[in-house]
Amino acid sequence: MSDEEIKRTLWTEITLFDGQMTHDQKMALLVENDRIAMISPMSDLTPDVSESADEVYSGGVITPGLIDCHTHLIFGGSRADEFELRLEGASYEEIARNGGGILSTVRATRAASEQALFEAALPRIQALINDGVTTVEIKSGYGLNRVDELKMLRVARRLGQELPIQVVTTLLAAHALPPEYADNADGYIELICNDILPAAVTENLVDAVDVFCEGIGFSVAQSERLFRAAQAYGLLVKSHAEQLSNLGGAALTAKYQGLSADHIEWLDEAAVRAMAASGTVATLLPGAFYTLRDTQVPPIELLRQYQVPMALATDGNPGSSPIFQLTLMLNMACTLFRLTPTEALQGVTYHAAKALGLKHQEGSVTVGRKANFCLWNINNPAELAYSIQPGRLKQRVFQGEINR
Ligand code: DI6
Ligand code: FE
Repeated sequence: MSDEEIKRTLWTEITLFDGQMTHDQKMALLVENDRIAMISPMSDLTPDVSESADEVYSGGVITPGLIDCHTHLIFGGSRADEFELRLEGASYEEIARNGGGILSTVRATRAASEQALFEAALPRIQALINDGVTTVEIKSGYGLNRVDELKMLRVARRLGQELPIQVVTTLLAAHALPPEYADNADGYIELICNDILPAAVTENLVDAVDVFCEGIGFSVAQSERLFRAAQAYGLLVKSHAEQLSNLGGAALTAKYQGLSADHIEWLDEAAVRAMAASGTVATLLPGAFYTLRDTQVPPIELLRQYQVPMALATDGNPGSSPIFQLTLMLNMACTLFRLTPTEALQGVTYHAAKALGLKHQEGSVTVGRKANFCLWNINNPAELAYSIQPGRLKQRVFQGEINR
């Protein structure tokens, strides 16, 4: 490419949180087309770099583009009625056992067309985009049969094609037992392994495989069968584990070198050790903890002690976390789980990328990488976690394009 075709944009006098740490001097960052071309302290910035830039911006805080590594943002219907039932005293598990909960969303999702699901998901994903998210993981799990699971995953792929955001898909067919398989969980696991998963792979709709390993979900043995099938297709696995009880899903996930074990309120020390050994990320979901008025705090101190990377996500879904604002999770993780603001920021950038198997592509402001980052109208990165205040995102840069 000749020099004239290169578009150069320069950010100066910035405070840079690069995904792991905040640099202690004012920095400059140069983007050439869609890549980060240079990062340097202001004191090293030479006049020729400044003069070569087509556009120059000054001031603010830059972070990597945020990564929401756990969402269920495609679904039909609403569960506002269950919210009211819970306020009257019903528990999340009771509602699920009575055919509500996930299964009520399954009915609405099966009834919705692909187009209707796409349109329903748009405001949710747009809310994440407006909050600085540049990569989002989206799970299936409200279809629970081949046709409707694939329908959800196609909508997820389409969102990534039509909007300025990278979408990573996860097959969560093992989210709940569909009515057709009531009392036959083993049969449903077989259907996933022999039918739903192969079909999703053939259509290139699945980047990873997830399971709800729980009393109201699937057992460790059933989860293991699913993980084996996923591995046979070369897919990485992850889990909803230890959310409502200590069943052993996280240790199983570690045994299969899983990307992440998510929720993990009831995680024990042996499982923390196993996750540390396998490099499995601990994904914290304070939105679900908050919504369900949970009191069992994940074992943060143990995770620190064994240096298990902690990611942080919205779990955006119609039941246990109807929240589509990742910056709010920064505050909740600090207030409810006692993370430091730096840990929380690492959780939505550097560690979230690892949880998606993207640690070499995303989650860090690094020379040579795609220019996916955010410019915030604040003085110090910790302010993002400190106050709950929409409207601070000044620019969102996705693949070098400033689309805000
Ligand atoms: N755990 C969760 O937090 C979501 N799924 C899961 O297995 C909740 C999904 C829902 O309630 O619709
Ligand atoms: Fe979830």
